[in-house]
Amino acid sequence: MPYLAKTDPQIANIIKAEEKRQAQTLMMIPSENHTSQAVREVVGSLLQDKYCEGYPFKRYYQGQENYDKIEELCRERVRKCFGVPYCNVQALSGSPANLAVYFALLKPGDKIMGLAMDQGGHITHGLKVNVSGTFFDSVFYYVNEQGLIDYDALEEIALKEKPKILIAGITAYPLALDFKRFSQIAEKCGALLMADMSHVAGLILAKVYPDPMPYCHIITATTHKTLRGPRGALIMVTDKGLKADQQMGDKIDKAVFPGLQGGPHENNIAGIAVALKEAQKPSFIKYGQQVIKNAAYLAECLKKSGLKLCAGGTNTHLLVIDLQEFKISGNLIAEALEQGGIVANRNAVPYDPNPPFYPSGIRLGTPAITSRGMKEKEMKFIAGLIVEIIDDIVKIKKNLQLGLEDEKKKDTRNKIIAQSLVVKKSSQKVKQLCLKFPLPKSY
Ligand code: DSN
Repeated sequence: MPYLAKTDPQIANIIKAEEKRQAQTLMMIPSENHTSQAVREVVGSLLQDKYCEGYPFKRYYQGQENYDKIEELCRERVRKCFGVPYCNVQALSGSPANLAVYFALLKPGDKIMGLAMDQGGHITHGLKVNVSGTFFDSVFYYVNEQGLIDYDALEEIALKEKPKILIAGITAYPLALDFKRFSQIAEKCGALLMADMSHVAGLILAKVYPDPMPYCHIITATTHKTLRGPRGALIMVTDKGLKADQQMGDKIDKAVFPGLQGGPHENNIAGIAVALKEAQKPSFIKYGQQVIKNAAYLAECLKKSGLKLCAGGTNTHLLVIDLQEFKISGNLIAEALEQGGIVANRNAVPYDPNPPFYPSGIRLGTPAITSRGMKEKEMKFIAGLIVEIIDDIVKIKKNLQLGLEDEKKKDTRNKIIAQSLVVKKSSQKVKQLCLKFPLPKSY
């Protein structure tokens, strides 16, 4: 970045440091991934200089010939890849995409129903402090004692509450959803079925996750997770959706612009188009298969070492370690793992007794490390490091006779982690591993 280095060395240096951080650590937050250089070139191109309010061939500004082609190409690729008749590619990310659907199809106060957030749902699925739970009336479904979505209970709640939109979507639920069952329930209670496929859009394209298209009316998805594109979102209406309401696509277009947004970010839309082209290569199918194999093997290794996993494991790209038995917060373990070179995030576990800011779980995912080429052998190695770190931190905390209240202090957490030789060694081991798997440049 020769120009940036001259214009703003401070920012240039931070980007360099971030490149080093990504190269030397394992990105295991399940919603993150590594984009290709091609995608990054497009996003950082001069396409970002233009205002394009409106839609292809119906814009409010002059100078659109190239932007109309870009957005049309992107929409064409979405329709082809996912097999849908309609899509909008302008929503800036997943939350605005979900809001656009509600804004298009509901009136304020109408009811939506989603998976409760502490059970693996998303803030935009009706959380009471999110606009989805303040402008709309939200009710929730839950997982059972085994951590599995209880479809019978879901049906009971849906029939009682009669939501206008039923949301099948997750951010931390490790098992694939049963879309057929969801659609039967939606039909019975007269709801539209919306799938939020943000986490798994890439897995659907790789055919390693059930296809929601035949069962749902609307599908939303972010583009920067397993799909491996730039930040952005897709809103798709299926044949079933258009059959229920021929105007559904138009309503969604109007909700996105002018309802919620002004000018779309066409540089990102072009980047999404490139990512979709990359996702059409046969190698993307292999990638998706390996993401799943890696998560399954990682889960198996962690379980063999005695760790408890929410829902008993995974058949997707993500898994959640339940730390309740150790009486330790996800904060302390996530920070210890980070210093050991493994970047994950703390997460609530179902029916978590701890507050959301100090939850009892760790969420891990394999999309990014699989993009770097890691396979089962590396999963075994990483699982070993995770187990060693958790064991050591639990031991140190016990010796210091500290409780959850003490852990809420950052200084105390730092003190515990600083005593761990295991954490220090892990950081070195991860660096060695990362040398063998450089950040990908192309797919
Ligand atoms: N923040 C995303 C995640 O980490 O799952 C969802 O929006």
